[in-house]
Amino acid sequence: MQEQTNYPALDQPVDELALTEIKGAILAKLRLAIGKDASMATRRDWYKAAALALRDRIVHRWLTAEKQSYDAGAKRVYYLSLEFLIGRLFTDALNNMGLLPVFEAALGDLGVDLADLRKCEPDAALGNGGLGRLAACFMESMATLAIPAIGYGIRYDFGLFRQIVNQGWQQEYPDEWLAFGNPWEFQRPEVVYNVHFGGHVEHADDRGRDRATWHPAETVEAMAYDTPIVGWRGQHVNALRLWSAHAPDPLKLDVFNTGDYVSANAEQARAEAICKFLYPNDESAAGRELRLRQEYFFVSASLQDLINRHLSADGQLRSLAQKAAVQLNDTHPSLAVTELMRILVDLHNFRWDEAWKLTVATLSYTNHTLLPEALETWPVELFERLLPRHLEIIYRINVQHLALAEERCPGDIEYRASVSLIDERSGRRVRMGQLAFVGSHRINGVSAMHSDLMKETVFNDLHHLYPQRITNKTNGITFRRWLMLANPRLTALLRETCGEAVLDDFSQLERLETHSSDLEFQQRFRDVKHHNKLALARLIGERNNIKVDPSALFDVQIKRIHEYKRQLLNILETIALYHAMKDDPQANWVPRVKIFAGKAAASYRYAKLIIKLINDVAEIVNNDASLGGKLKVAFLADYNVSLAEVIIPAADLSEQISTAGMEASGTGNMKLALNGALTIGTLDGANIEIRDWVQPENIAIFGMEAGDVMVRRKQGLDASDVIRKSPRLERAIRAIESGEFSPGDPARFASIGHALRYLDHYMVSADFDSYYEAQRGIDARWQVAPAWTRASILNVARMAWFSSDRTIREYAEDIWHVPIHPTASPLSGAKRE
Ligand code: 4GP
Repeated sequence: MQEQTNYPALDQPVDELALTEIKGAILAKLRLAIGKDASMATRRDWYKAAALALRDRIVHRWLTAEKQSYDAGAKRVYYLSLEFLIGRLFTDALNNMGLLPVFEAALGDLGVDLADLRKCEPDAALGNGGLGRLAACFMESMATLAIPAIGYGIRYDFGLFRQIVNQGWQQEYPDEWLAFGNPWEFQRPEVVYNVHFGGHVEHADDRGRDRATWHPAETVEAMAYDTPIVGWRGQHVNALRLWSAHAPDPLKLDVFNTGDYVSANAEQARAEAICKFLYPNDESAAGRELRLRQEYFFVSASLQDLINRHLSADGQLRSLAQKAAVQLNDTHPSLAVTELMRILVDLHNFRWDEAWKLTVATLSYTNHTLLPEALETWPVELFERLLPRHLEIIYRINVQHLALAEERCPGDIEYRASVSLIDERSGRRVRMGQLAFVGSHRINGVSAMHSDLMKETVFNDLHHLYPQRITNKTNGITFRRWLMLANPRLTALLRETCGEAVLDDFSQLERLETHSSDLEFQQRFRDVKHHNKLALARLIGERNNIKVDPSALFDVQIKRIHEYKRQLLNILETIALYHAMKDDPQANWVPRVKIFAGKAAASYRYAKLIIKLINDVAEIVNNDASLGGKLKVAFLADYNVSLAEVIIPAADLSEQISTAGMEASGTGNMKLALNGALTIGTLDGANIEIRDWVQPENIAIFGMEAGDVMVRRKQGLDASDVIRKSPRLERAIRAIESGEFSPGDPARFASIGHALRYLDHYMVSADFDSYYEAQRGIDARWQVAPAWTRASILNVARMAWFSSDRTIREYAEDIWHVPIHPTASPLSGAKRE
């Protein structure tokens, strides 16, 4: 894969002494840790040697930071997340340590290209998408703001699947990210906790009414692996602690000796399944059970660990909430509510009420989606079988919670049913969102609109019961990765224009404003974009064998493939544009490249069909000579953080076109705007706040608003009328249905045509005309280069507020109540006008 080769040299000449030291350190690692000398070393050996030399330097800071926080008795944040979508760490850590130039020079002297080495590092793809990447950005920002924190998750043997597109169809393969070892992590074989499952619960009268004894049937060991996460300028380092699962008895020797080698390993296999894959397919009962085992496994190990740490510092647990803030990233760690209660009541003899106060004061929960199907629920029977004591605790919490509901709305059975932790509508199920809500002192949404909708929709009834709890924390992104490292040329231009201080204080970006109409500056800005587009065009050529014109408008939609994100709307518009171009080939069409990338969940057949449609359309459009190359479509396979780092700096147009009310926030929208792409989008999630910051004239908003969507949905999902009134749309749908793009299998997309016409749940047909018009508006703007460039510059200038440093500051002040290191960079103190 072609990637940019130069990084933002931090301008100071590389110090000779430092250079010699780093060269020596890398060579020493090569010999002593890898066991090779320079003449035999492969690129991967060099990468590992360099990574280990860098890690040594990070570790010194890490241990110092640890000791300081411990000595100061500082409050710590524990960020519990089943997903951390980290990507690569090498240049990220180098950049934050300020060691990029010296390592680049040292490796250069040793005859190795740093940019080349970087590609040897596999992406750590321990996440699906938005919420996992957010966790990774937050880890970096917490370290930057010197907030003592630990990220807790699972060390999956395989990350999110590797996507291969074969004849247009998505296929999934295991992502063997650990195949060549992982130089960043420290295995901690001495940090092991037992996590239990199954069995029964005993209530002995003499032990008081709150306590119980759980006699589990199965035990799994959780072993820690720590990865240091270093903040900007190397000021502070935190740990990401990931758990690996093992059976206490790794091999049944007696069984082995009978010759039954498979059964001898069975327990180990069952235990290790917990940390095999990021997301077991939840189509089967076994897959669902495994998911619940994963959730409890990592929650239990993490809470045992943090309680141990607290006890060794404070000697008692009453002060837990003063010293620990536990953030639940989505509902996946909701069991923390019950596990903390179990630990306090059953193991540490707390009275129920006291334990409950402590639990609520310690925990807080972030919600990332309003999609009802994404709010987890688990069958009561499964719970009873796997976690009998936790189910009891849930029932007891529910009793006190429903009593409160009764007080609030006496006699209102429906209200009680709606807030209950148990959903009784179709089989009895435990509601994990409700559990997290009831057990947390703060619940936050991830954009202003999302937080408002939480209050109005999914959590409406709970909000009435606990009106102080819901708060908003609009997402952010780390600019170190998404600007400095992904776009070194733009970074160099920004440093020159806004001053060096911009690296520490992103509010300085606003200095760009005065240059936004300066034609000479505009040209330089365009040169940067053009350079980035050349790199992407090269990559598209290499990977997809498609030749694209780097001066065309690069129109980008990169995210998970999901109906609500509406890749379908984009490809329908592509088809309509294709038809229009063919009808009038002489018109002054703006050359466009439609770039798609994203993975569909393995079991999500409809999303996989959409990928096939995009690829089938690409096949016809790209090979239609009559267009003169004015329209190209490219689906880039195996989207991940590293690919995003190449696409984003090269984008002219950012597609943020979800059905209004369905995208909680989006963070890709922020990354693209920060890199100068104009957004075409609906009034959804953080698009709204982006519009407020960049101003409406620098963004293209179209389509129904969230309120319109709700009203329309109530009227029905049949879109026949809308389609009848839009000949362009009718023709595009007919083209799909008639096999224009699948001549060998004309019925292939019949289900898509049917859904667009009669079951338009995501309002694709309903928003089509408005979207098509907005796109033609984009064409018109693109043709006036100075105005386009001005808008693009203003997007960059006005994005400072979307730094995850700002978001983390808000969490620290309003939810966690932890101080931010006074000397930590002021960073994006931008205030909304
Ligand atoms: C995502 C949301 O879909 C996205 O809008 C948001 O920006 C992101 O979380 C971070 O808050 N949700 C998920 C998920 O990734 O798995 O629910």
